[in-house]
Amino acid sequence: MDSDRQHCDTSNEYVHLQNPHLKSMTSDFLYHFNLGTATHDLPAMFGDVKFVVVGGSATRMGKFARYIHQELGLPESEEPQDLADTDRYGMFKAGPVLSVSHGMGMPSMSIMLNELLKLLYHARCSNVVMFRMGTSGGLGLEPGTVVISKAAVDSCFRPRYTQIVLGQEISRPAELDQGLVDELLHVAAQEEGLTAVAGNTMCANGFYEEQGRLDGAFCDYTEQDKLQYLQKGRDAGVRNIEMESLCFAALCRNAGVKAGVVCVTLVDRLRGDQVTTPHDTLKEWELRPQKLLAKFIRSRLGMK
Ligand code: R2B
Ligand code: URA
Repeated sequence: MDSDRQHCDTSNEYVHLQNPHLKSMTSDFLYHFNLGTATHDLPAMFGDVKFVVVGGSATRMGKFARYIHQELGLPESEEPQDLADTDRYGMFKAGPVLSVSHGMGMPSMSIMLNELLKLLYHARCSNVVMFRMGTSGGLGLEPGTVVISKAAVDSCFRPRYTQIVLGQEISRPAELDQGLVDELLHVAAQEEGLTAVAGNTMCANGFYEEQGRLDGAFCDYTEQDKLQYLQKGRDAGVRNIEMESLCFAALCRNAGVKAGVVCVTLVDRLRGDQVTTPHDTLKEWELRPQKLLAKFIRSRLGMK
């Protein structure tokens, strides 16, 4: 079954869910957020959301929300609080910006994103732009470089997210909005000390063997095999490797929501596997996607 025929129209203003069963449900409980249509006034809580930023850790997404709160000059009384009353994911709101954690890997991203897209739908949010920001391994890039993804690709460099549904493979396209790529590059060019490039992002189902590392608990291939594989990726336009972009790109696209992926690279995988950069430097690099998105949001809101 190929779901290409399902719509991928990102020009409509509302979130489009592709599930006829939702209409007949009297209420919907978003279990992993502990939020629901019967228990919460979702339009009142979230109806004004225009930007959604997701990233791996709940702590980081809380800090990001507080940073955005400052950047947008929002009142102290509206200091972002964790709105997801579970320890699975963190969810923080700073004015029109919703900051949500997704954990590590596509299964975790997929659970969170199903519920987040439903939340935006129930809240009747319109004209929402979504971003994943995070860390990655680079291919032939100076560590600390920010990659703005043109498309997410799988471990065979195909821009498709494949799921097994009812025992059958379904595959959804994972290209990203090219207008957003250009806009992000434009904003990045104005940020001093930031090097940003556009390229494909390979999304792997693991950190070690699946990313061709030689330093996991298991490895049956040689360094030459590893380099051949990574070079093939680089030749196919891959500039960085992480673990969630494919699911994120494909599901946002399927819901008709414009999406972008912005990740900083922590290591050049053509030169090594271990992430040994000093902690303080890593912390500074991790702020780079945050600064870029803050600038993007401010610019979209007409702030300097
Ligand atoms: C980037 O970093 C994490 C692994 O260290 C993973 O969530 C990802 O995509
Ligand atoms: N995250 C990844 O998934 N891979 C890396 O190499 C670094 C961060």
